[in-house]
Amino acid sequence: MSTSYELIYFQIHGRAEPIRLLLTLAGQPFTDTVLTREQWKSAKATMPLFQLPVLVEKDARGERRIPQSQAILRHLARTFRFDGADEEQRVRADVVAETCVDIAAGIGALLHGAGKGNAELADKYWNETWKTNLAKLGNLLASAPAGADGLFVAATPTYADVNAFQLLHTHLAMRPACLDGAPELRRFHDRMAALPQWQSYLGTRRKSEATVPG
Ligand SMILES: N[C@@H](CCC(=O)N[C@@H](CS)C(=O)NCC(=O)O)C(=O)O
Repeated sequence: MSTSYELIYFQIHGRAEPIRLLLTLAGQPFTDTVLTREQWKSAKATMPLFQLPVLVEKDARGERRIPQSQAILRHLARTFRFDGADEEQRVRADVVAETCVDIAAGIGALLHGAGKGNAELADKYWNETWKTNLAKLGNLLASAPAGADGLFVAATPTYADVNAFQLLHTHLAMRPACLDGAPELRRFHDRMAALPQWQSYLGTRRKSEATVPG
């Protein structure tokens, strides 16, 4: 029996989209289960950490329910070899991925949390925090080995590139000019967006929920 995958999450990109993108990059079919808020009320108690996303992995040994978006991503990255070719690459990939998680937490607060609809906080984000975030991502990209050829870790994408692509995509959805001062990040984004394995998915996926003013 081959392994089957079901990803359970809500009707948004949120923390699940890098997982959807990674499975798609790997050419691995999966069931994309989307719960409504109403369905979530009864499903919540059945999830290992009472939160989503959860990956349900089934094979001849049985079924596993894996919570925590980054643990899911790393598991899939190891399974499908998007984790880096050696320890140096794996460390780089983890550093980039954790940086993306930090940045995503800030933007998540604007989109869904305490900063939702708060124009003052949005201004502060774009005028101050985003500039620092661009510098962090720029440093990471600039310090990639020459052979990485515009990606964060190596010449072929890792799960870190997937995280970074989705993070930039979310920011671009909110503010299309947000990479104007960072041509190397723009080139990275566009290179990832052109991956042949993603063309069908990117053309049909649900739109980003990132629509806060700013
Ligand atoms: N660290 C966890 C955080 C998971 C999380 O905060 N999930 C939210 C959605 S993004 C959730 O399940 N919210 C509904 C709830 O807590 O009832 C991860 O990365 O998966």
